[in-house]
Amino acid sequence: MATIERAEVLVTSPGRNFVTLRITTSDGVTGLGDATLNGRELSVAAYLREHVAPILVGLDPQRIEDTWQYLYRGAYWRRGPVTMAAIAAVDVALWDIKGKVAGMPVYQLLGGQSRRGALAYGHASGSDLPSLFQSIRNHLDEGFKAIRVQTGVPGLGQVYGVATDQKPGARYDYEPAGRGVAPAEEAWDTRSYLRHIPTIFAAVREEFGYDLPLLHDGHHRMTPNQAAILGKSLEPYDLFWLEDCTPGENQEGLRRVRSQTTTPLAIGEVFNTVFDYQTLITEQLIDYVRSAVTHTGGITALKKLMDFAAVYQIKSGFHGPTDVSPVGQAAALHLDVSLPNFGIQEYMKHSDDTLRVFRTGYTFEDGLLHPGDAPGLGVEYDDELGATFEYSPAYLPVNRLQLDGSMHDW
Ligand code: CS2
Ligand code: MG
Repeated sequence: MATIERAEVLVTSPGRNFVTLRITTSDGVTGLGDATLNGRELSVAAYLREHVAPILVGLDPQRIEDTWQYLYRGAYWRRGPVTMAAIAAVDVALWDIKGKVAGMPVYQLLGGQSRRGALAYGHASGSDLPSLFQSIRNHLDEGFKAIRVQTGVPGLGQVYGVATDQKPGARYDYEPAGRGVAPAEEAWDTRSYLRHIPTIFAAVREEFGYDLPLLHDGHHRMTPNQAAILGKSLEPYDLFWLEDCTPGENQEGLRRVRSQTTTPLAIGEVFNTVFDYQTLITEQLIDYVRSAVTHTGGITALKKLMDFAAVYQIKSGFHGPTDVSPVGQAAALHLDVSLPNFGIQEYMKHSDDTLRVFRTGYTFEDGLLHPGDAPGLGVEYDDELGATFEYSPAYLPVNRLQLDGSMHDW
């Protein structure tokens, strides 16, 4: 029987920081798992190096479920983003190994394909309408069939999620603008935002028609009542979803939003376990689960969460920003094509440097992503190149109220 011989933590920064776990078996089979926690990367690297890697050595790499339970229950301290990202990395690396040993892509081990590919949405944004329209056109030219729309708000400066440059492929995602010892600060005003956003969706529908699925991310900035107001005012524009309308940790707060609006709701990119969703799912307060494989304990845990959600007709809409590494994105795609209750997959192409360090096999064609047919996850890591991109701290911005500088959710 092969055993786990080595578990190494690889930190690289090709444009942005990534933490990867590589498990090697005594037969020489390797598996990769993503452990990237944006802005807190080294905490997961230390958790894995100090507390997980040593105890993996000698275990049976085929026992994915048992290893998951061992790391979750055995730690005594449960849940939390650092722990669950570390468990996810081990879990995904073991699925990669199992696929390679079986000679099959991971999606085959999850039950095989349920669809040709995973409908992807891209991120269009603009500080004003002309630049937003241009960005939507660029995304349509790239083949996207569903588009997230974020805009600047009059009277506010830079708003997170809005690119300052509208060249094709332009991105806002702090690559590498967020590098530094402390986060940048942005100013916020919810009333201005609530007034402005419906006018933007009216203009986008007028310009692009009603066929195109449109999404919007509220980045946790509203109270339940404010979210209800926004959801209602967006109803005429037929959104695919309104994302993170409130900080979802107060799950009961979503009852207020749900009872007031039929705009579909998506929540969960900052959640880490099924327990964060319990009320949201059983009371059908959301339509889409936003988790990433990387931040929710891996393929094993997210598949169970989605099976639970399926009972309530709730679908997937997995988090796929560029701070989820190509390994995490590949893991999501294997789930996406196999799940019966798939909804949509977020997709931002990684930088060219990132895709040289992580060589991926997934494809994006005609608006659909596919994980490819290589055994395992289909991602290879270039150690030599990875080592040339040294880690440096980088942070998401923080959000303060324009009125008085109070710290605000985002
Ligand atoms: C965003 C992310 O993709 C999204 O929906 O909310 O850009 C998010 O802010 C980052 O992934 C946080 O690390
Ligand atoms: Mg989001």
